Amino acid sequence: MEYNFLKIEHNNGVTVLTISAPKTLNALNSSILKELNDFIDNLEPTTRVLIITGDGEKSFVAGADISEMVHLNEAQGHEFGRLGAQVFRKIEVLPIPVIAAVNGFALGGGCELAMSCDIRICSANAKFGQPEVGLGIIPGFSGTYRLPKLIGQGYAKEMIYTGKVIRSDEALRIGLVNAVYEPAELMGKAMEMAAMMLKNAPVAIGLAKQSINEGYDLDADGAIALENKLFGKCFATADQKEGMDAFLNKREATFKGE
Ligand code: CO8
Repeated sequence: MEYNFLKIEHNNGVTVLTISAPKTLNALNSSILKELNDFIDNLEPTTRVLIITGDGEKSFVAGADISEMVHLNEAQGHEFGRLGAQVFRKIEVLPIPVIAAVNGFALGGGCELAMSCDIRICSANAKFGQPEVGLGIIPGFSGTYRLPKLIGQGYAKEMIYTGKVIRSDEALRIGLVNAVYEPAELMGKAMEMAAMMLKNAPVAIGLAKQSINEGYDLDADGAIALENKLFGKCFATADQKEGMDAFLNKREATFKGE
């Protein structure tokens, strides 16, 4: 598929995906969502860390495209929401780490996209919010599910009912982002984090992600049993042998992802 709204760069196991619709501050229309869906389905197989960002210095993603949504009826609204939610879920369950480098506005669907990533870091000028109720809708790309999980129900409800937009320092305070950087530093910091991940065993990272994601929605016994099963699986990998042999022989490990 040819992409009109996505810019993609691959570099030594790190793929950087830039969403690019500058005229609408990278707002997500259905064409972009379809491109994203195709991109995830056909992710370059050498990708070990995915970084998602937005084009320009002002916006990550300013939400779903309001000019497209204005005319939707109930069935079409349902379908548009389903498409976005499906793509974001695919991002969430990718077996590799996904970092959102939030370089400006992350509103509505933009905040929801960032929340489908494993980790969010942002620039000092970033702004987050779920302003949907001001438009007569609710967050429709799984924001009502992920925001309370990330920051707790009380503040999530305040954000969603008031539609208030919060700054990067507040996003850091409530745990919506892990770190805030000067705009010029953001991508470098994302690459640094990716580089640290690249040194580790890829299958183990994927299994840790699965254990965290799936375990979160289970009760304690279920989550611990799941971790135990996945922990056992690590011992069937060449990377476990390599990692432990390297430690014992005081050398650096070379992981093959097997
Ligand atoms: N959709 C469409 N166009 C947009 C959007 C958007 N979300 N955001 C910005 N734009 C456009 C503006 O209309 C403007 O276009 P034009 O130049 O033709 O007038 C251009 O981008 C630049 O924007 P502004 O002039 O408004 O720039 P400002 O710096 O003054 O303001 C803001 C920036 C604060 C980001 C402002 O543009 C804004 O408030 N945008 C809307 C933010 C918003 O409400 N986002 C949530 C949308 S709803 C959503 O995401 C729901 C997700 C779930 C959907 C489920 C479907 C069923």
